[in-house]
Amino acid sequence: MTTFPAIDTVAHRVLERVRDAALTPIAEDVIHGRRLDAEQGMTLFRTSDIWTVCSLADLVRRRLNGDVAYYNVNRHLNYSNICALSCKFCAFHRKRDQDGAYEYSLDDIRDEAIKAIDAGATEMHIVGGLHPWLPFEYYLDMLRTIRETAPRVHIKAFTAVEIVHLARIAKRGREKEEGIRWVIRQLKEAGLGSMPGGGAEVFDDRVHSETHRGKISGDQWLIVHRLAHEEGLNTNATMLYGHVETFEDRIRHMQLLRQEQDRTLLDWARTQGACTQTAIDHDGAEHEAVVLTDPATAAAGLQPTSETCSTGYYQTLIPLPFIPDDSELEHLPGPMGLENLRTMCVSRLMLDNFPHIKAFWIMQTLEMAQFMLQNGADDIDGTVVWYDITKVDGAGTHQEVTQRDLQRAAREAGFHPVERDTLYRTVHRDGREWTVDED
Ligand code: V47
Repeated sequence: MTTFPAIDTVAHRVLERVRDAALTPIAEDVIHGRRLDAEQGMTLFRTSDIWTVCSLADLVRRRLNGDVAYYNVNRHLNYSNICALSCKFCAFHRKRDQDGAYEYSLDDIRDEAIKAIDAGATEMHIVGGLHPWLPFEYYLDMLRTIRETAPRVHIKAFTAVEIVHLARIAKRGREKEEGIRWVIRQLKEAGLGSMPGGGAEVFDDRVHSETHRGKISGDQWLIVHRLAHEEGLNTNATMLYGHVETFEDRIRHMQLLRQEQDRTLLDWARTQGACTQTAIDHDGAEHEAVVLTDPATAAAGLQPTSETCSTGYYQTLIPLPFIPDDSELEHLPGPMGLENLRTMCVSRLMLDNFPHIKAFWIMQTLEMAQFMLQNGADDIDGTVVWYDITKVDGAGTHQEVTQRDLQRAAREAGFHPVERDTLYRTVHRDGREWTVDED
Protein backbone atom coordinates (compact mmCIF):
# COMPACT_ATOMS: atom_id res chain seq x y z
CA MET A 1 0.00 0.00 0.00
CA THR A 2 1.46 3.38 -0.93
CA THR A 3 1.52 6.10 1.72
CA PHE A 4 -0.72 9.06 1.08
CA PRO A 5 1.08 12.42 1.49
CA ALA A 6 0.10 14.81 4.31
CA ILE A 7 -3.26 16.49 3.76
CA ASP A 8 -1.68 19.97 3.66
CA THR A 9 0.65 18.90 0.86
CA VAL A 10 -2.29 17.47 -1.08
CA ALA A 11 -4.38 20.61 -0.56
CA HIS A 12 -1.52 22.71 -1.89
CA ARG A 13 -1.14 20.49 -4.97
CA VAL A 14 -4.86 20.56 -5.69
CA LEU A 15 -4.88 24.36 -5.60
CA GLU A 16 -1.87 24.55 -7.92
CA ARG A 17 -3.49 22.26 -10.49
CA VAL A 18 -7.03 23.63 -10.67
CA ARG A 19 -7.88 23.94 -14.38
CA ASP A 20 -11.27 25.65 -14.09
CA ALA A 21 -10.77 29.02 -12.34
CA ALA A 22 -14.38 28.83 -11.04
CA LEU A 23 -13.22 25.99 -8.81
CA THR A 24 -10.45 27.94 -7.06
CA PRO A 25 -12.67 29.62 -4.43
CA ILE A 26 -14.47 26.31 -3.91
CA ALA A 27 -11.16 24.54 -3.40
CA GLU A 28 -10.15 27.20 -0.87
CA ASP A 29 -13.42 26.75 1.02
CA VAL A 30 -13.04 22.98 1.05
CA ILE A 31 -9.44 23.17 2.22
CA HIS A 32 -10.40 25.52 5.07
CA GLY A 33 -13.48 23.48 5.98
CA ARG A 34 -16.03 26.12 5.04
CA ARG A 35 -19.51 24.94 4.10
CA LEU A 36 -20.29 25.01 0.35
CA ASP A 37 -23.48 26.68 -0.84
CA ALA A 38 -25.94 25.58 -3.54
CA GLU A 39 -24.30 27.64 -6.28
CA GLN A 40 -20.94 26.07 -5.53
CA GLY A 41 -22.60 22.64 -5.63
CA MET A 42 -23.94 23.47 -9.09
CA THR A 43 -20.48 24.52 -10.25
CA LEU A 44 -19.14 21.14 -9.11
CA PHE A 45 -21.80 19.42 -11.24
CA ARG A 46 -21.17 21.59 -14.31
CA THR A 47 -17.41 21.95 -14.47
CA SER A 48 -15.39 19.95 -16.97
CA ASP A 49 -12.50 19.92 -14.46
CA ILE A 50 -13.50 16.57 -12.98
CA TRP A 51 -9.93 16.03 -11.72
CA THR A 52 -10.29 18.89 -9.23
CA VAL A 53 -13.74 17.71 -8.11
CA CYS A 54 -12.37 14.21 -7.48
CA SER A 55 -9.25 15.52 -5.72
CA LEU A 56 -11.28 17.71 -3.37
CA ALA A 57 -13.66 14.87 -2.52
CA ASP A 58 -10.69 12.61 -1.83
CA LEU A 59 -9.11 15.26 0.40
CA VAL A 60 -12.26 15.53 2.51
CA ARG A 61 -12.75 11.77 2.61
CA ARG A 62 -9.19 11.26 3.90
CA ARG A 63 -9.55 14.10 6.37
CA LEU A 64 -12.61 12.36 7.85
CA ASN A 65 -11.78 8.70 7.50
CA GLY A 66 -8.04 8.50 6.75
CA ASP A 67 -6.92 5.45 4.79
CA VAL A 68 -9.77 3.27 6.03
CA ALA A 69 -12.25 1.65 3.66
CA TYR A 70 -15.25 0.16 5.43
CA TYR A 71 -17.23 -2.93 4.50
CA ASN A 72 -19.53 -5.20 6.46
CA VAL A 73 -20.65 -8.81 6.56
CA ASN A 74 -24.38 -8.59 6.06
CA ARG A 75 -27.38 -10.19 4.45
CA HIS A 76 -30.07 -8.23 2.67
CA LEU A 77 -33.56 -9.65 3.09
CA ASN A 78 -36.41 -8.41 0.88
CA TYR A 79 -39.33 -10.06 2.70
CA SER A 80 -41.96 -9.33 0.03
CA ASN A 81 -42.12 -7.67 -3.36
CA ILE A 82 -45.89 -7.19 -3.16
CA CYS A 83 -46.50 -3.47 -3.08
CA ALA A 84 -49.52 -1.19 -3.08
CA LEU A 85 -47.44 1.40 -4.96
CA SER A 86 -46.16 1.29 -8.54
CA CYS A 87 -43.18 3.65 -8.57
CA LYS A 88 -42.05 4.09 -12.15
CA PHE A 89 -38.34 3.59 -11.47
CA CYS A 90 -38.92 0.35 -9.56
CA ALA A 91 -38.66 -3.08 -11.22
CA PHE A 92 -39.08 -4.92 -7.91
CA HIS A 93 -42.76 -4.40 -7.11
CA ARG A 94 -45.49 -6.92 -8.00
CA LYS A 95 -49.22 -7.10 -7.43
CA ARG A 96 -50.36 -10.08 -5.40
CA ASP A 97 -51.68 -12.17 -8.31
CA GLN A 98 -48.79 -11.28 -10.61
CA ASP A 99 -46.09 -13.74 -11.68
CA GLY A 100 -43.11 -13.69 -9.36
CA ALA A 101 -44.98 -12.14 -6.40
CA TYR A 102 -43.72 -13.51 -3.08
CA GLU A 103 -43.80 -13.00 0.66
CA TYR A 104 -41.70 -14.62 3.37
CA SER A 105 -43.34 -16.60 6.15
CA LEU A 106 -41.96 -16.32 9.68
CA ASP A 107 -40.33 -19.73 9.15
CA ASP A 108 -38.58 -18.37 6.05
CA ILE A 109 -37.41 -15.43 8.12
CA ARG A 110 -36.11 -17.72 10.87
CA ASP A 111 -34.18 -19.67 8.19
CA GLU A 112 -32.67 -16.41 6.93
CA ALA A 113 -31.59 -15.51 10.47
CA ILE A 114 -29.91 -18.92 10.83
CA LYS A 115 -28.13 -18.39 7.51
CA ALA A 116 -26.99 -14.99 8.75
CA ILE A 117 -25.43 -16.54 11.86
CA ASP A 118 -23.83 -19.32 9.79
CA ALA A 119 -22.28 -16.70 7.52
CA GLY A 120 -21.00 -14.72 10.52
CA ALA A 121 -23.13 -11.72 9.49
CA THR A 122 -23.29 -8.78 11.89
CA GLU A 123 -26.29 -7.20 10.15
CA MET A 124 -29.55 -8.08 8.44
CA HIS A 125 -30.77 -5.31 6.14
CA ILE A 126 -34.51 -5.81 5.69
CA VAL A 127 -36.87 -3.93 3.38
CA GLY A 128 -39.89 -4.84 1.30
CA GLY A 129 -42.89 -3.50 -0.59
CA LEU A 130 -45.95 -1.92 1.02
CA HIS A 131 -47.85 -5.17 1.44
CA PRO A 132 -51.59 -4.45 1.42
CA TRP A 133 -52.70 -7.32 3.68
CA LEU A 134 -49.94 -8.35 6.09
CA PRO A 135 -50.92 -7.17 9.58
CA PHE A 136 -48.74 -5.00 11.82
CA GLU A 137 -48.08 -8.04 14.06
CA TYR A 138 -46.24 -9.73 11.16
CA TYR A 139 -43.56 -7.05 11.26
CA LEU A 140 -43.19 -7.24 15.03
CA ASP A 141 -43.04 -11.05 14.82
CA MET A 142 -40.43 -10.79 12.08
CA LEU A 143 -38.19 -8.73 14.35
CA ARG A 144 -38.85 -10.91 17.41
CA THR A 145 -38.12 -14.08 15.41
CA ILE A 146 -34.76 -12.70 14.30
CA ARG A 147 -33.99 -11.41 17.80
CA GLU A 148 -34.67 -14.86 19.29
CA THR A 149 -32.82 -16.77 16.58
CA ALA A 150 -29.86 -14.44 16.08
CA PRO A 151 -29.68 -12.18 19.15
CA ARG A 152 -26.36 -10.56 18.19
CA VAL A 153 -27.23 -9.72 14.59
CA HIS A 154 -28.13 -6.03 14.19
CA ILE A 155 -31.47 -5.50 12.48
CA LYS A 156 -31.44 -2.52 10.11
CA ALA A 157 -34.93 -2.49 8.70
CA PHE A 158 -37.82 -0.61 7.10
CA THR A 159 -37.59 2.54 5.04
CA ALA A 160 -39.55 5.64 6.05
CA VAL A 161 -42.38 4.79 3.63
CA GLU A 162 -42.74 1.35 5.23
CA ILE A 163 -42.89 2.98 8.68
CA VAL A 164 -45.71 5.28 7.50
CA HIS A 165 -47.47 2.26 5.98
CA LEU A 166 -47.16 0.43 9.33
CA ALA A 167 -48.67 3.41 11.15
CA ARG A 168 -51.61 3.18 8.78
CA ILE A 169 -52.17 -0.58 9.12
CA ALA A 170 -51.75 -0.32 12.90
CA LYS A 171 -54.54 2.26 12.65
CA ARG A 172 -52.38 4.96 14.17
CA GLY A 173 -52.92 7.39 11.28
CA ARG A 174 -50.28 7.78 8.57
CA GLU A 175 -50.03 11.54 8.80
CA LYS A 176 -49.76 11.78 12.57
CA GLU A 177 -46.35 12.12 14.17
CA GLU A 178 -47.53 10.37 17.37
CA GLY A 179 -48.59 7.35 15.29
CA ILE A 180 -45.23 7.15 13.57
CA ARG A 181 -43.39 7.58 16.86
CA TRP A 182 -45.53 4.82 18.36
CA VAL A 183 -44.66 2.47 15.49
CA ILE A 184 -40.95 3.22 15.83
CA ARG A 185 -41.10 2.51 19.57
CA GLN A 186 -42.92 -0.80 19.02
CA LEU A 187 -40.43 -1.87 16.36
CA LYS A 188 -37.50 -0.85 18.54
CA GLU A 189 -38.85 -2.86 21.43
CA ALA A 190 -39.22 -5.88 19.11
CA GLY A 191 -35.57 -5.63 18.04
CA LEU A 192 -35.12 -2.89 15.43
CA GLY A 193 -31.57 -1.50 15.70
CA SER A 194 -31.48 1.19 12.99
CA MET A 195 -33.14 2.27 9.76
CA PRO A 196 -31.74 2.10 6.22
CA GLY A 197 -31.76 5.10 3.92
CA GLY A 198 -34.05 3.82 1.19
CA GLY A 199 -37.08 5.51 -0.31
CA ALA A 200 -35.78 9.08 -0.14
CA GLU A 201 -35.53 9.18 -3.97
CA VAL A 202 -35.21 12.93 -4.76
CA PHE A 203 -36.93 15.43 -2.47
CA ASP A 204 -38.83 17.36 -5.12
CA ASP A 205 -42.57 17.61 -5.83
CA ARG A 206 -42.24 17.46 -9.63
CA VAL A 207 -40.01 14.37 -9.47
CA HIS A 208 -42.37 12.88 -6.89
CA SER A 209 -45.38 13.27 -9.15
CA GLU A 210 -43.54 12.05 -12.26
CA THR A 211 -41.84 8.98 -10.81
CA HIS A 212 -43.24 7.94 -7.44
CA ARG A 213 -46.67 9.47 -7.01
CA GLY A 214 -48.48 7.93 -4.05
CA LYS A 215 -45.31 7.43 -2.04
CA ILE A 216 -44.70 9.69 0.97
CA SER A 217 -43.30 13.14 0.16
CA GLY A 218 -39.75 14.22 0.87
CA ASP A 219 -40.98 16.24 3.86
CA GLN A 220 -42.64 13.17 5.36
CA TRP A 221 -39.53 11.07 4.74
CA LEU A 222 -37.44 13.62 6.64
CA ILE A 223 -39.94 13.70 9.53
CA VAL A 224 -39.86 9.91 9.93
CA HIS A 225 -36.07 9.99 10.13
CA ARG A 226 -36.18 12.90 12.55
CA LEU A 227 -38.52 10.92 14.81
CA ALA A 228 -36.30 7.84 14.52
CA HIS A 229 -33.32 9.96 15.60
CA GLU A 230 -35.30 11.32 18.52
CA GLU A 231 -36.08 7.73 19.51
CA GLY A 232 -32.36 6.97 19.52
CA LEU A 233 -32.06 5.11 16.21
CA ASN A 234 -29.30 5.88 13.75
CA THR A 235 -30.43 6.01 10.14
CA ASN A 236 -28.97 6.37 6.66
CA ALA A 237 -30.11 8.40 3.67
CA THR A 238 -30.16 7.73 -0.06
CA MET A 239 -30.52 9.79 -3.21
CA LEU A 240 -31.83 8.01 -6.31
CA TYR A 241 -30.49 10.07 -9.22
CA GLY A 242 -30.06 9.93 -12.98
CA HIS A 243 -33.71 9.79 -14.14
CA VAL A 244 -35.93 12.89 -14.49
CA GLU A 245 -34.38 15.09 -11.80
CA THR A 246 -32.09 18.08 -12.42
CA PHE A 247 -28.74 18.93 -10.83
CA GLU A 248 -30.61 21.62 -8.85
CA ASP A 249 -32.89 18.90 -7.45
CA ARG A 250 -29.90 16.84 -6.37
CA ILE A 251 -28.29 19.81 -4.64
CA ARG A 252 -31.51 20.72 -2.85
CA HIS A 253 -31.86 17.09 -1.73
CA MET A 254 -28.37 17.27 -0.23
CA GLN A 255 -29.10 20.64 1.38
CA LEU A 256 -32.26 19.34 3.05
CA LEU A 257 -30.42 16.35 4.46
CA ARG A 258 -27.53 18.55 5.61
CA GLN A 259 -29.95 20.93 7.31
CA GLU A 260 -31.67 18.07 9.13
CA GLN A 261 -28.33 16.71 10.30
CA ASP A 262 -27.43 20.22 11.61
CA ARG A 263 -30.52 20.12 13.83
CA THR A 264 -29.72 16.61 14.96
CA LEU A 265 -26.05 17.19 15.76
CA LEU A 266 -26.08 20.71 17.20
CA ASP A 267 -26.23 19.69 20.87
CA TRP A 268 -23.60 17.03 20.26
CA ALA A 269 -21.32 19.58 18.53
CA ARG A 270 -21.66 22.07 21.37
CA THR A 271 -20.83 19.52 24.05
CA GLN A 272 -17.98 17.93 22.08
CA GLY A 273 -16.48 21.15 20.76
CA ALA A 274 -16.99 20.30 17.08
CA CYS A 275 -16.97 23.13 14.54
CA THR A 276 -20.17 25.07 13.96
CA GLN A 277 -20.65 27.82 11.37
CA THR A 278 -23.46 30.12 10.31
CA ALA A 279 -25.11 28.72 7.20
CA ILE A 280 -27.99 29.70 4.96
CA ASP A 281 -30.91 27.25 4.68
CA HIS A 282 -32.14 26.16 1.24
CA ASP A 283 -34.94 28.73 1.71
CA GLY A 284 -32.65 31.60 2.66
CA ALA A 285 -32.83 31.69 6.50
CA GLU A 286 -29.70 31.54 8.69
CA HIS A 287 -28.99 28.65 11.03
CA GLU A 288 -26.07 27.14 12.94
CA ALA A 289 -24.40 24.37 10.97
CA VAL A 290 -22.25 21.52 12.21
CA VAL A 291 -19.23 20.93 9.97
CA LEU A 292 -17.38 17.67 10.58
CA THR A 293 -15.06 18.33 7.63
CA ASP A 294 -13.51 21.36 9.35
CA PRO A 295 -9.76 20.52 9.55
CA ALA A 296 -9.51 20.95 13.36
CA THR A 297 -12.73 19.01 14.02
CA ALA A 298 -11.61 16.21 11.72
CA ALA A 299 -8.05 16.16 13.13
CA ALA A 300 -9.50 15.74 16.62
CA GLY A 301 -11.43 12.73 15.30
CA LEU A 302 -14.70 14.36 16.30
CA GLN A 303 -17.46 12.26 14.77
CA PRO A 304 -20.75 11.41 16.45
CA THR A 305 -21.01 7.96 17.99
CA SER A 306 -23.87 6.29 19.79
CA GLU A 307 -21.93 6.88 23.02
CA THR A 308 -21.41 10.61 22.57
CA CYS A 309 -24.66 11.55 20.83
CA SER A 310 -27.79 11.45 22.95
CA THR A 311 -30.00 10.96 19.88
CA GLY A 312 -29.67 9.01 16.68
CA TYR A 313 -28.25 10.71 13.58
CA TYR A 314 -27.56 10.19 9.89
CA GLN A 315 -24.52 7.97 9.43
CA THR A 316 -24.08 7.83 5.69
CA LEU A 317 -25.48 9.01 2.39
CA ILE A 318 -25.75 6.38 -0.32
CA PRO A 319 -26.11 7.93 -3.81
CA LEU A 320 -28.03 5.34 -5.87
CA PRO A 321 -27.66 5.53 -9.66
CA PHE A 322 -30.95 4.84 -11.43
CA ILE A 323 -30.93 1.40 -13.07
CA PRO A 324 -33.57 1.51 -15.83
CA ASP A 325 -33.78 -2.23 -16.67
CA ASP A 326 -37.33 -3.65 -16.51
CA SER A 327 -38.78 -0.49 -14.96
CA GLU A 328 -41.45 1.78 -16.45
CA LEU A 329 -38.66 4.30 -17.10
CA GLU A 330 -36.65 1.79 -19.12
CA HIS A 331 -36.56 4.22 -22.05
CA LEU A 332 -34.26 6.52 -20.01
CA PRO A 333 -30.57 5.82 -20.39
CA GLY A 334 -29.57 5.93 -16.70
CA PRO A 335 -26.34 7.57 -15.56
CA MET A 336 -22.91 6.43 -16.77
CA GLY A 337 -19.64 5.99 -14.89
CA LEU A 338 -18.42 9.57 -14.88
CA GLU A 339 -21.78 10.86 -13.77
CA ASN A 340 -21.81 8.34 -10.92
CA LEU A 341 -18.29 9.31 -9.93
CA ARG A 342 -19.08 13.02 -9.95
CA THR A 343 -22.28 12.55 -7.94
CA MET A 344 -20.32 10.59 -5.33
CA CYS A 345 -17.77 13.44 -5.15
CA VAL A 346 -20.36 16.21 -4.91
CA SER A 347 -22.19 14.27 -2.19
CA ARG A 348 -18.99 14.04 -0.16
CA LEU A 349 -18.27 17.74 -0.62
CA MET A 350 -21.78 19.03 0.12
CA LEU A 351 -22.62 16.72 3.03
CA ASP A 352 -19.97 18.08 5.36
CA ASN A 353 -21.83 16.83 8.44
CA PHE A 354 -22.28 13.21 7.31
CA PRO A 355 -19.46 11.08 8.69
CA HIS A 356 -19.67 8.57 5.82
CA ILE A 357 -20.53 8.29 2.13
CA LYS A 358 -21.27 4.84 0.78
CA ALA A 359 -20.69 3.44 -2.71
CA PHE A 360 -23.19 0.56 -2.74
CA TRP A 361 -21.33 -1.92 -4.94
CA ILE A 362 -24.51 -3.73 -6.02
CA MET A 363 -25.70 -0.63 -7.88
CA GLN A 364 -22.36 0.96 -8.69
CA THR A 365 -20.59 -2.36 -9.56
CA LEU A 366 -17.66 -3.45 -7.41
CA GLU A 367 -15.17 -2.04 -9.93
CA MET A 368 -16.69 1.46 -9.75
CA ALA A 369 -17.20 1.24 -5.98
CA GLN A 370 -13.49 0.49 -5.66
CA PHE A 371 -12.64 3.54 -7.73
CA MET A 372 -15.08 5.64 -5.70
CA LEU A 373 -13.10 4.84 -2.55
CA GLN A 374 -10.47 7.13 -4.06
CA ASN A 375 -13.07 9.78 -4.80
CA GLY A 376 -15.16 10.53 -1.74
CA ALA A 377 -16.61 7.21 -0.62
CA ASP A 378 -15.29 5.44 2.48
CA ASP A 379 -17.68 2.46 2.52
CA ILE A 380 -18.72 -0.14 -0.08
CA ASP A 381 -21.45 -1.95 1.92
CA GLY A 382 -21.25 -5.69 2.40
CA THR A 383 -21.41 -9.28 1.31
CA VAL A 384 -25.18 -8.86 0.60
CA VAL A 385 -25.76 -12.41 -0.75
CA TRP A 386 -29.34 -12.06 -2.12
CA TYR A 387 -30.61 -8.79 -3.53
CA ASP A 388 -33.87 -8.38 -5.35
CA ILE A 389 -34.43 -4.65 -5.84
CA THR A 390 -32.00 -3.95 -8.68
CA LYS A 391 -29.88 -6.13 -10.95
CA VAL A 392 -27.10 -4.51 -12.96
CA ASP A 393 -26.34 -5.98 -16.41
CA GLY A 394 -28.71 -8.93 -16.10
CA ALA A 395 -27.44 -10.08 -12.68
CA GLY A 396 -29.78 -12.50 -10.86
CA THR A 397 -31.06 -12.24 -7.31
CA HIS A 398 -27.93 -13.96 -6.02
CA GLN A 399 -25.48 -11.07 -5.81
CA GLU A 400 -22.75 -12.01 -3.40
CA VAL A 401 -19.17 -11.07 -2.84
CA THR A 402 -16.88 -12.58 -0.25
CA GLN A 403 -15.07 -10.66 2.45
CA ARG A 404 -11.89 -11.38 0.53
CA ASP A 405 -13.32 -9.69 -2.57
CA LEU A 406 -14.23 -6.60 -0.55
CA GLN A 407 -10.86 -6.51 1.21
CA ARG A 408 -9.05 -6.93 -2.07
CA ALA A 409 -11.06 -4.13 -3.67
CA ALA A 410 -10.11 -1.82 -0.79
CA ARG A 411 -6.41 -2.79 -0.75
CA GLU A 412 -6.05 -2.46 -4.50
CA ALA A 413 -7.45 1.07 -4.21
CA GLY A 414 -4.75 1.87 -1.62
CA PHE A 415 -6.88 1.62 1.52
CA HIS A 416 -6.84 -0.35 4.69
CA PRO A 417 -10.00 -2.53 4.72
CA VAL A 418 -11.86 -2.40 8.02
CA GLU A 419 -14.86 -4.55 8.77
CA ARG A 420 -17.48 -2.44 10.56
CA ASP A 421 -20.76 -3.24 12.19
CA THR A 422 -23.92 -1.27 11.33
CA LEU A 423 -22.93 1.53 13.72
CA TYR A 424 -19.42 1.83 12.22
CA ARG A 425 -17.66 0.13 15.12
CA THR A 426 -14.67 -2.01 14.17
CA VAL A 427 -15.35 -5.75 14.03
CA HIS A 428 -12.68 -8.29 15.01
CA ARG A 429 -13.32 -11.60 13.36
CA ASP A 430 -12.24 -15.18 13.67
CA GLY A 431 -14.22 -17.08 11.02
CA ARG A 432 -17.89 -16.73 11.85
CA GLU A 433 -17.13 -15.55 15.39
CA TRP A 434 -16.77 -11.81 15.91
CA THR A 435 -16.48 -9.13 18.56
CA VAL A 436 -16.88 -5.42 18.21
CA ASP A 437 -14.88 -2.45 19.55
CA GLU A 438 -17.21 -0.62 21.91
CA ASP A 439 -17.16 3.19 21.47
O1 V47 B 1 -35.57 2.51 -1.65
C1 V47 B 1 -35.43 1.23 -6.45
C2 V47 B 1 -33.90 2.40 -4.79
C3 V47 B 1 -33.58 1.65 -2.69
C4 V47 B 1 -34.24 1.42 -8.22
O2 V47 B 1 -29.15 2.29 4.17
C5 V47 B 1 -33.52 1.95 -7.16
O3 V47 B 1 -27.26 1.24 4.16
C6 V47 B 1 -31.77 2.45 -8.56
O4 V47 B 1 -32.00 2.02 0.06
N1 V47 B 1 -32.43 1.99 -9.63
C7 V47 B 1 -33.16 0.42 -1.87
N2 V47 B 1 -32.29 2.46 -7.32
C8 V47 B 1 -31.66 0.41 -1.60
C9 V47 B 1 -31.27 1.19 -0.40
C10 V47 B 1 -29.98 0.91 0.28
C11 V47 B 1 -29.03 0.14 -0.35
C12 V47 B 1 -27.83 -0.11 0.30
C13 V47 B 1 -27.59 0.35 1.57
C14 V47 B 1 -28.57 1.11 2.20
C15 V47 B 1 -28.32 1.58 3.61
C16 V47 B 1 -29.76 1.41 1.55
O5 V47 B 1 -33.22 1.44 -4.04
C17 V47 B 1 -35.05 1.93 -2.77
C18 V47 B 1 -35.07 2.88 -3.96
O6 V47 B 1 -34.80 4.18 -3.56
N3 V47 B 1 -34.30 1.83 -6.09
N4 V47 B 1 -35.41 0.96 -7.76
C19 V47 B 1 -33.66 1.46 -9.52
N5 V47 B 1 -34.29 0.99 -10.58
